[in-house]
Amino acid sequence: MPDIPRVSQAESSLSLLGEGYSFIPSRCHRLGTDIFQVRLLMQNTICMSGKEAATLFYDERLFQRQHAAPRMLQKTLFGEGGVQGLDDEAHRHRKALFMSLLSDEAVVELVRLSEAYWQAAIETWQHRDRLVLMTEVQTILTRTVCEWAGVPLAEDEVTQRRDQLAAMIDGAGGIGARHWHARRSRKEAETWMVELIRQWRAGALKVDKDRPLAVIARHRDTDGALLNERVAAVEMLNLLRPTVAVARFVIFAAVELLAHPQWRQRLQQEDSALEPFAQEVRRLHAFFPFTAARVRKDFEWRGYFFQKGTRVLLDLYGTNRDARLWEEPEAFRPERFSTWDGGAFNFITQGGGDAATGHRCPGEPLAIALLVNALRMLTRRMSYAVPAQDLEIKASRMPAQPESLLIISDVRYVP
Ligand code: MYR
Repeated sequence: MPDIPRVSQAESSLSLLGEGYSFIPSRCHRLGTDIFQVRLLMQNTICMSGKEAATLFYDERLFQRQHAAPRMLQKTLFGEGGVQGLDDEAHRHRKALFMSLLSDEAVVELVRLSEAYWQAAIETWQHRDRLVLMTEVQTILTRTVCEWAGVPLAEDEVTQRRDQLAAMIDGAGGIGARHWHARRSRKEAETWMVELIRQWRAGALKVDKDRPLAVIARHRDTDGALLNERVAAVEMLNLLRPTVAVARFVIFAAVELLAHPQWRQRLQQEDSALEPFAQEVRRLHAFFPFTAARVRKDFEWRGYFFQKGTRVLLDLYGTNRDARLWEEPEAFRPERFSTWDGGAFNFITQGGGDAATGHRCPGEPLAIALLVNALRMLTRRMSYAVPAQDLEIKASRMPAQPESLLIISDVRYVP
């Protein structure tokens, strides 16, 4: 049996942190392969890219999620005990909770709320010299998701909670101060959520019974018991944090609008152009570089041996830019989405496979809808200027962002 191509015997974690999104694609390219092994986080790790690899990776008979996410991500982004790290019946049961919370009706309501917060924000931006759009959109989304989820948010608390949610995302791929800031923010945010869950369970917090806070607080696990309050807090944050993360897609969309001004007019006039534009932004700007699983049992694929327990990383970013799947993959071409086959394994920004039964993100339709709404706001409800600034998006920075976070000025509300 041939060995899976090996990149180097040396520990490569620092290279991963230094190269970021290009770590897996560049090695695949160099070796002429879509699978290789490397030492990462002191363990032999298999990295895979492309549609076939994605199809394999989402076969739950072969891969599991328990103990798959690196500890640095658990301590910052995901938390412990949440849906991302569950398998089998425990996963199906918890996933059903998220699927029911993130229903089509919920998406409509979240978009309606975000639209109202966008309009109110644009009116206030008119009175400001300049503003950092990423931070402002994070504020809009924090207000939106808290109101929808039944999380009370006093006006003087908005900035603090927004910053905690944003820091968990921002610190996920960081080391040093960025990592420690994210850990602290997760602790504080979990404490906030635990307190709300406790209050709801004690009858001291009145929240409509269909609001996510109430639903999660009374949710029973497969053993029939209420979720441990810490796990309930982690799952609440699994609704709040990824919604705020959509701000990154919005900023990338605004940067693409700057680079392709001909699209601004089309988005102003053609409703049918909004979603393809949003999808192309999501294809090129997947903010998870890869996702992780562990081999559940020994098996063989293409003659290669996968040993039980080995960590496997699936290249999300590179699969979205795979020239075998996408013509001129580096080009920004929203039109490509009019002929996209809707495949479950070729466009995997938020994971592949089926959201209801597998590990694909249940919030993907929401992310698309919030982004489409943001594009409507940016092109139809406001005009603005973009002063000179550093908009470089470095592949080495995880999660990616334009350096300046996009400063805008001279905002005018368009009624
Ligand atoms: C979410 O909040 O779950 C969705 C958005 C998170 C994006 C975070 C990207 C993290 C980059 C991870 C790098 C891992 C390095 C080991």
